[in-house]
Amino acid sequence: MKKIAVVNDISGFGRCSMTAALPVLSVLKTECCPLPTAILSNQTGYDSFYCDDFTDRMERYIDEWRTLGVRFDGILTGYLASAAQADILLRFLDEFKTDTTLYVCDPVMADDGRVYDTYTAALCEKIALLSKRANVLTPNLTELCLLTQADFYALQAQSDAPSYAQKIACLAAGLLSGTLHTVVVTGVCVGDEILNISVTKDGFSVVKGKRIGGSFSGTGDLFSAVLTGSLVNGETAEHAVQKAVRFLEASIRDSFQEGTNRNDGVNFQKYLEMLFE
Ligand code: PXL
Repeated sequence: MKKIAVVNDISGFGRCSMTAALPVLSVLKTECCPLPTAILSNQTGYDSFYCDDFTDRMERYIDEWRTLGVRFDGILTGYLASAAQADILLRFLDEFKTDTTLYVCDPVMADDGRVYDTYTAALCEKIALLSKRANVLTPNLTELCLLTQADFYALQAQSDAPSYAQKIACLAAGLLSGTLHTVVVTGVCVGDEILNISVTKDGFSVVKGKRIGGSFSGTGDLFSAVLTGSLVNGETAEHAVQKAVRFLEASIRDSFQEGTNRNDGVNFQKYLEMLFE
């Protein structure tokens, strides 16, 4: 069975990060091996939360993985709690990312034009370094702008233009170099649609979903988990993105109809079977 190391936090509420990745990767018949970055009572979008930063325990944790001699078919990184943690991960990649390991970096930093409160400038710089080591990168539009020094609001103001997706694809294409072969820009809002723009050296493609309600916690984490599990299983990026979008669309519609609070995440549990092939 394929093994995927998932470097992300565990949040008690918010249906995001590890609690999103674990069920998705299991349904995709891969083994999810959690490397926690922090343990939180609930994700940071709620008014209050308790966070136990795991930075000073990660090295001992990784030491034991070294002793076990484990190897990974995939590595997925998401929410980080400190810049020092990113340094630990850069060394983790040196050791555990082989030529046959797919590294998917979800450069979690920001959304809707705003950097998350817990993300310092130093941490964002380190995430840019991690992004360069990835094979696949899954930024939202705000994160793409941070990684390419583009002006989010100026770009978003052009969302009516027919060339909007192409402009975004051009920015993303600028990140392709070295090991990084695919950038999927997720959740780009255009009118009543959400675009997901996949960019490789051969060009770009767009998968559209219906925009239902506002943005919900954890949807980026669900997306990156579907993509990682599917790619590690040998599926094409095109098929994987289609699958992720249909799964998220159904989960978001259900949560919107239920009136779920955005911080609580989406009712994805009811739609996991859509991923089961
Ligand atoms: O879904 C991204 C994410 C992951 N983990 C934590 C978060 C967030 C976004 O706010 O707070 C703890």
